[in-house]
Amino acid sequence: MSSPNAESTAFRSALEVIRAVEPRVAGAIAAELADQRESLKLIASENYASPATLLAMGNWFSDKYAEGTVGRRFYAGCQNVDTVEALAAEHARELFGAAHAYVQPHSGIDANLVAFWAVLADRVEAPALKKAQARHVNDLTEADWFALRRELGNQRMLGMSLDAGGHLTHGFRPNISGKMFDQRSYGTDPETGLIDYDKVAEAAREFKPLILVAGYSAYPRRVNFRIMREIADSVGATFMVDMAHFAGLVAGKVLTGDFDPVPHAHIVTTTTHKSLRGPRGGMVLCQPELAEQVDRGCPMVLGGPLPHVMAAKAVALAEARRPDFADYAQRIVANAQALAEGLLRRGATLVTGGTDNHLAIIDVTSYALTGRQAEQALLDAGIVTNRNSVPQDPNGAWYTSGIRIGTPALTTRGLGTAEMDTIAELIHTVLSQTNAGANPDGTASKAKYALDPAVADKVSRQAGELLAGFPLYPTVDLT
Ligand code: DSN
Repeated sequence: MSSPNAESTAFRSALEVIRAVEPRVAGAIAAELADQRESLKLIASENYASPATLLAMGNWFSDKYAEGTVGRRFYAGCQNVDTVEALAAEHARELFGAAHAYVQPHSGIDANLVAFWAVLADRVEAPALKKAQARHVNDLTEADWFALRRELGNQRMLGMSLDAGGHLTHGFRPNISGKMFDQRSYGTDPETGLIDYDKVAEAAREFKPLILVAGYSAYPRRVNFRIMREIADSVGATFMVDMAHFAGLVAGKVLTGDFDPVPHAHIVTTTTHKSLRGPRGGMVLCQPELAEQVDRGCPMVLGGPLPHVMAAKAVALAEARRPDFADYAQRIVANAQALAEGLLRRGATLVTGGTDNHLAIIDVTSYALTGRQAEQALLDAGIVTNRNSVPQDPNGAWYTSGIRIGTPALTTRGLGTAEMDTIAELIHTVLSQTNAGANPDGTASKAKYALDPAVADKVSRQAGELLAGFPLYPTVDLT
């Protein structure tokens, strides 16, 4: 433990130094802390990193180029970067029981691109690719390059559809993943909202993907990765899991056995800043046979690594290996379930009827609202969420019909199940008292809404009173 005043002193001193150069930046940083302290944050993908994690990012590592990997750099003088990258990778391997960890990706999307490239490079049987990998690029003819592009560009990926809860990078057509792969999606059962593994198996048999992707950013249930691996094996696919949203639940041993992706997948990607509570960034874990290709991520796919962020990843991963992180992970799920139950009791409709992870999706069509109207009305009342598609969403990906709520951040702040019931009441109050608006021509608007300002103010005050009992960063006093 650092001394009681160390954190306040560190952040205050940092602001003083910044203020002397550009006071508006120092002001914005301080204002961000004040805003975060005051907002009831239910965004399922956000969290609050520890002071140690935040402080590990503000230093000289930011100045260093370090393309390559530990011990094999394209730049001299990387011995200290090697230390933090090796530490972060070691903590990641130990925490998740992974054979190999690559901690350089700058984000989850970058981690997925590294994974896609590693699988393509490992699996695609193109003689030209083998020559290129063997660094005989100059021996390749124009015909070789043509053949290489044709082979690489015709590979298939099967992932969860965006409206069912999958991520943009799992093959959504407008995303690069949907353009670089011949892609197909699996959805969820229209009645239950749950993944139908028989349907996934059927799609895999028909489509024969090179990569089967599991993982989600808006699916409120556990996924059985053992069954998904069996499906992948039955068609010779590489099984990839994007655990960005639930990495903290895996680290905290809430998701174990069939629900822990690491023993089942060939390759696992994640962010480090969501339920895992680290710095913004990404990571890839993989089986030994993919390690060499994954380690080529930079400079083949990524720009130079961010050593200051890798230092912060090492700190956060060390924190996640402590016993109290398991307790935190359990409380995230208990809180999500309490919030879901509170909403259901008050008459809300939830996709799949509840949750067994860190998030829930409210289908706001039962309040006669679009996701966009609901998101804005909740924001007026001091409740920060994000709109999200529901399966087979009639309002499309912009307006949507859902609100995604998640508990990792409020759980970090210390709120528990009793507070979740209060929050359910606040959400229900806002949604049930918001009315959809109309366009000038009298048609229904998907964006306009009306919420009595007195209701918004009252809920906002109640949310503030609730948060006052759970100060954010109590060890950091900037005054
Ligand atoms: N933006 C993240 C989320 O909110 O789920 C996923 O990339």
